[in-house]
Amino acid sequence: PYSTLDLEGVRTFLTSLPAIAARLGGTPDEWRVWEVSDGNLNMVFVAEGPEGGVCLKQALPHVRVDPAWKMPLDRTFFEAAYLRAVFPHVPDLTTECLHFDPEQFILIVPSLSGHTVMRTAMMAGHYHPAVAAQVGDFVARSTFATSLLAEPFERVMDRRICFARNQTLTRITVDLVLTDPYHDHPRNHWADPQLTPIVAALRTSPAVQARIDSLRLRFLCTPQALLHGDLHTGSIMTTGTDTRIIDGEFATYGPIGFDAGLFIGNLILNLFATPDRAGQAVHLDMIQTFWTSFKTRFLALWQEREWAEDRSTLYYATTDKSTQNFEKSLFIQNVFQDIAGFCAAEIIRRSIGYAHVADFSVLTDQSTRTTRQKAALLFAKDCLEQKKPLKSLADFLELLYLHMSA
Ligand code: SR1
Ligand code: MG
Repeated sequence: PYSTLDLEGVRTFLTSLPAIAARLGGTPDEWRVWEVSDGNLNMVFVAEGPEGGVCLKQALPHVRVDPAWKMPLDRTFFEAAYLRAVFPHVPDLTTECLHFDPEQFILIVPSLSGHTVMRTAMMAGHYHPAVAAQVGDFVARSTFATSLLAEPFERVMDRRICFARNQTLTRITVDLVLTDPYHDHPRNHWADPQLTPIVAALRTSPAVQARIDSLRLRFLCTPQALLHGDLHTGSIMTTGTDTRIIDGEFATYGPIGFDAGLFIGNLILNLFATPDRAGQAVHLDMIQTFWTSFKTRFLALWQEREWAEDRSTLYYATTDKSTQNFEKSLFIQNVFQDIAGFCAAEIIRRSIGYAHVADFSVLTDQSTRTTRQKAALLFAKDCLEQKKPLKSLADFLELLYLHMSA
């Protein structure tokens, strides 16, 4: 039966798996095992032996940071399934599922040595622009490969059926990201009373409410590709050159702009928490780099698919180049529209919802912190209202720049 493991339990469990024990090398008493739990939901351990290391993640029957919030255990199953689906397409950008135990709800992946959580690195002022390109590449490759552009509908639908069962975590996203912040809800909180008028403005703006309703619908009813589902900067580990996307337990089919929007939203939160202009300029560059990398790779994969011998899974039948190009640019434009919306929703929920980000804690001066948090929220509000339509990344960056200068 299921039991929550402690350090000795982890050692015993690993000992029972010959392939994992061989990967660690030596004898179990030579292994160093320690806890590295960091996220909101699960227990995470690292074990290192003379030959190598593994990372072991176990689901708890509740939210790790809130034991009163009960939760089924199946999230590690979905993380393992996500890794199995995308790893063949992004082996250099994520970790392989080495083992999944369906009774203990334990997932084992290789440990990452020398890698730092991207949010932690950015909070320390270490920005690695190359990481933005790698994450763009990850989003392009993982989503293209699991979409109808790459695969026959039967395979896509089988996977959709599987991930449609990830309902506990999908419910968290629907509630925490796309619903609660726009209403009075006990899970919402913000310490700074100066944010309260902006929260009120978000809740009384018909344009914000309408956009959030439509984003919620797009999230649930636009199964373009298999999403990571929680692609914030805490789900990315990097050495600056080698980057791995982790924590795919929120995986579900949805709009591609959801993953991309969450990543950009977290870059923007860190941008507003960055004290100096030079640092902020790097963020702007990273947003541009991410988008170019995503778009270039996605369109290249699409083109490759067109040139492939087997055209049976092509998105459209026409061989007319200009029609094809029109279809593609429409598709990419729609992804961009989703990015602008989901990015705004992420900024808002990380500022006034249940799970905040730590980024702003680097600003020790309270009045600076207030000014920057307000600017981030007002940028997000404008993104949702789109009084001036955001048709391109240039429009989006112009709006961002305006709020950076305010
Ligand atoms: C109760 S879980 C809260 C948040 O943590 C995860 O990382 C997701 O972002 C989720 O929304
Ligand atoms: Mg996580």
